[in-house]
Amino acid sequence: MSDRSFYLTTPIYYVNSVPHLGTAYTTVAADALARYRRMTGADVHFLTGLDEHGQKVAQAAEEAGMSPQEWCDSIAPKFVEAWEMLSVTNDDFIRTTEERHKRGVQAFWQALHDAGHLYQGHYEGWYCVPCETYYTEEQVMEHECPSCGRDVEFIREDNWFFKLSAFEQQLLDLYESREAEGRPFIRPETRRNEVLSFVKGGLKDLSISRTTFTWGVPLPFGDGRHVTYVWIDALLNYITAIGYGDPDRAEEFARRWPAQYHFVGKDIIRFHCVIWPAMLMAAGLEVPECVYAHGFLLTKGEKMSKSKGNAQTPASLVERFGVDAYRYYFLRDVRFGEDGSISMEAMVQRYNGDLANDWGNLCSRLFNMTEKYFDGVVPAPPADAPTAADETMRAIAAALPGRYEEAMAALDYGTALEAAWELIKDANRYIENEAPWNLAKAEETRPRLAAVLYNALEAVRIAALFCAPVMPLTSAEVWRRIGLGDIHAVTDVASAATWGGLPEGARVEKGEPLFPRIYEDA
Ligand code: ME8
Repeated sequence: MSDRSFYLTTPIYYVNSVPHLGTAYTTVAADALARYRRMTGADVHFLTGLDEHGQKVAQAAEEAGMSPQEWCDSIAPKFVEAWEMLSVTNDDFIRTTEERHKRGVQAFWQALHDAGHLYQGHYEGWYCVPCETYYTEEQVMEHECPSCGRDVEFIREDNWFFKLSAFEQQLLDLYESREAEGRPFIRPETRRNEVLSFVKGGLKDLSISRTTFTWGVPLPFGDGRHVTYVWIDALLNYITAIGYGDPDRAEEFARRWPAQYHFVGKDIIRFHCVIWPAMLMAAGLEVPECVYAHGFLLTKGEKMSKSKGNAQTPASLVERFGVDAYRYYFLRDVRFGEDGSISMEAMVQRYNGDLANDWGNLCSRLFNMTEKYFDGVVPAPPADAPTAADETMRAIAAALPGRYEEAMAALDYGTALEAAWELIKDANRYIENEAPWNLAKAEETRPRLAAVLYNALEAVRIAALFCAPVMPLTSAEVWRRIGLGDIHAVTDVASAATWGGLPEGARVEKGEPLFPRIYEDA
């Protein structure tokens, strides 16, 4: 284990909306990776949080008849609760209205100001409040935001500017050198190409302050009228949360920064892949290892979003399917990095097929048979030479840690789960072919019965390990039911997955079905 921490982040979400399937998607994906990396012994630091400043939030508060802070305080618990409900194990939760953040933002501005990267100017142009984004005359057609289609405002302000244009070549060098080193800064590749052509098209300096409202972090210099442009404020959360600008936390900052991953949706890659690394370079800080931009969840072919009115909250689905099945569906059915259509029908199908039939049934049958034939006690590991079928299952189990690791390094959750499913499917096949119910009929086949149940239970023990990052609750329950300790305490998954780890004599508990079948019209 290296002493560097494995720091990963999600976007900090706007408080103008409550958590929905889209924001939950990024957060659950990051959580599955965080959980897996803890199981490989990494010192994981997983950050999520809220983006609480800006004109949009100020407006939402006003409409609700609250002060901006009251508004933020009323929404924040909804995110905290939603992530708890989804078993998200973030190590920190940052809100940009916290003192630690404001202090860090001001320290950052001072550093950039002192280094000569800022200048005062005049901004005239178009602004989309819902997207909190500036646009040029050419970008806004008919006064519509090119991103969300809503009306843009013409703004005219005295602003401070960041010399973003000066970083064009350094950014191109960054993308290229990382590519050459085989550790791309932007993933997946389609997003990289998009960013590359944007930067090659030429960068304009960026207005980094606003004077027409006050809901933001004040710049520490100038005439006191300027608050930080909300996107810059938000990006800085990734460093302020881990102690940037706080002399008492310098050691922590050095250990955690640069981040291993920023998980974002593809809607916000320019901020993360262009503006953010340029800001860091200007401040003399390292840039993150990787910005990973996933695709959009689509319902009926459209991006699911609050503004389109088709955003669902996770709670209703969790109520129907349970937390683990919720997490499983999105990570198994939507290829991470690409857009993916989601539907209730597909979710029911995955649930009944993969979870109720394959995984849940395997556990139920085995736990029942252990109870029936061995009074619920794990039999001794087989002493006889393994049969061809035993060998096959052991070979699949032995290959699983490597295949899973490879898939997770590529953030290919679907393939990682498929690897675990290969073992689950083989164990099901094994039970069918070995037919323990026949072996139980005669005394002379009892040793083989014991061997078959031991082997299949061992496959279940190992499969649960690799289900745990995505399905933490049922995996822990499987381990508990086969008499083992806390699966979430595992810090060396590869050795925990070594064949033969299931101790003889452990008590097995039948329990209720892990994934009771769902009927379509229920
Ligand atoms: O952009 N499919 O916050 P936000 C997949 N505050 N992911 C989706 C999605 C969908 N249909 N809809 C939303 C902001 N997301 C800023 C971020 S970070 C320094 C500041 C996810 O509340 C996805 O991760 O609008 C997307 O990038 C993010 O929510 C946008 O969240």
